[in-house]
Amino acid sequence: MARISPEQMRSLLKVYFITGSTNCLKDPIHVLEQAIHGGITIFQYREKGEGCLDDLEKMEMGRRLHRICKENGIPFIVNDDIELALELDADGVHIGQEDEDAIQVRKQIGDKILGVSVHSLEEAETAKLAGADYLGIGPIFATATKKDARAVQGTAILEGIKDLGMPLVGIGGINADNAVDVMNTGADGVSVITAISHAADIKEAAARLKEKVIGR
Ligand code: FQP
Ligand code: MG
Repeated sequence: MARISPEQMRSLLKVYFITGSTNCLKDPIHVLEQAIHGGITIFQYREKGEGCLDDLEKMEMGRRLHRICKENGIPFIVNDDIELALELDADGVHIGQEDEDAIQVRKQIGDKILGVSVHSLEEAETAKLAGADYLGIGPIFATATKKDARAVQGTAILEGIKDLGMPLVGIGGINADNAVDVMNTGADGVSVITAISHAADIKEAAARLKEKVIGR
């Protein structure tokens, strides 16, 4: 398998759903199935926060979520945990500035998808050189999900970084009401946890987000 092309990456990033057991009000398996039915285009398993699953339970949850993704042709990305990604033969990994070094991770994962969180043009340039396939940029808006999130950046952060020509996804406080702003500022997609995982109707929430992103 060769590295994913930027064109294909851009089209996958449109509606990027991230979740783990602590983000879900219902069974994560059900949440993912509903989100897929609503039209998400890529999924990240992010098992983090108080009371999150560990070790074997995390692996088992990852295995189950990966299976749902496979059955539906949705790429499955693992957050932070390279070992788990390799064990599950995930489609890719996502790492941030406090995680393992992107150059090292690229070596470990071969041609799998590599996403890197960046907060500045300098970090974006470094991630590009390290071999990132896409950049996650945020927090665009205020978020309650990530306790150690950086300062809110607004959509302006996308402006400077888009000239690098890398596939970009915005993250942090994005919902159906502000997704269009994020797309219009140059993102290839929007990434959300709460806007989908906490919705009363998960399928509908994913579909509404998709409609906003696609139907501009
Ligand atoms: N962007 C994305 C994505 N996914 C993420 N998990 C992050 C940013 C945040 O390491 P990081 O990554 O800064 O924090 P954490 O490991 O707590 O998520 F682009 F995929 F939407
Ligand atoms: Mg991380």
